Amino acid sequence: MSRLIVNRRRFLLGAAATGSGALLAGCDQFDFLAQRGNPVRQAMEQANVLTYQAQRLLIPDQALAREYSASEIRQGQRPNGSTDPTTPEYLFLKAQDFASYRLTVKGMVEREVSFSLDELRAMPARSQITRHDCVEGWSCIAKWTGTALGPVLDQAGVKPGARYCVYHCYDNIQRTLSGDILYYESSDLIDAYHPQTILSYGLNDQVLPVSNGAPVRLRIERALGYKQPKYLHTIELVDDLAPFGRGKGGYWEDNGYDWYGGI
Ligand SMILES: Nc1nc2c(c(=O)[nH]1)N[C@H]1C(S)=C(S)[C@@H](COP(=O)(O)O)O[C@H]1N2
Ligand SMILES: [Mo]
Repeated sequence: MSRLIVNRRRFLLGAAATGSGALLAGCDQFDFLAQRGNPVRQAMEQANVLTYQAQRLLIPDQALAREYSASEIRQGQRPNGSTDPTTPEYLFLKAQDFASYRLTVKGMVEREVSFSLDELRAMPARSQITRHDCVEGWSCIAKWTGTALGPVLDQAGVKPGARYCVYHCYDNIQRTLSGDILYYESSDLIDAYHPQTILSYGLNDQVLPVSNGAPVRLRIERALGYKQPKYLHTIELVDDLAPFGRGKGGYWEDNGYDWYGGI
């Protein structure tokens, strides 16, 4: 496992060393990767397929991400990406302290279900102190509290053909001439049912703040920062990621990032 990860890191370092990958350092700085013919992007895409298949083979499905002790929390979770969404739907919810928020599970399920914040908080809670790694090159250790995603999916009843969860968010990460682009992410069902994958509503023993994704954000602890969708409102079970965004499984994936995003 470590050898493969080293190989990927070495690949990224190699790209940086040629100069063409210098912009890889910033979450919001490499639009050039969106160009399909870009050689860095093509090489990354090929490396990504290999990384996903190799990691899925070599890492046990339920292997846990490392957890830390409270004394290792050195600072607050650094807010990144969207930190104060301005879509009308979100502003409406925020104004009444998320009283009418509902998390919906839909798509390839036996029954569409939705839960209020109080209903989510009443489900069995789990806290975990983990390290968040952003591809921009910073990390934060923080305590996340929430309820496991797996049992929530079970309440909807995932249909046999479903392969992925698509996570829909409230924030418009980008405004374009043809309209707002909303943040979204996706995972396979192995990560969705992983015991540390939680719908998080608490951060460092406080209510999850707006800047870190209030009222609910997902934690997929074996994945990089961009795979931790904030401002989550709908989870859609699907068998194909192609219909969403530009078809790569997430906002940052549509701009050239690895879909699996494993650490
Ligand atoms: N909805 C949404 N989720 C998001 C983002 C975002 O901009 N919007 N940014 C991602 C990135 S790149 C990182 S590093 C983390 C930042 O989470 P934090 O603000 O709690 O540190 O959220 C991820 N999830
Ligand atoms: Mo990030």
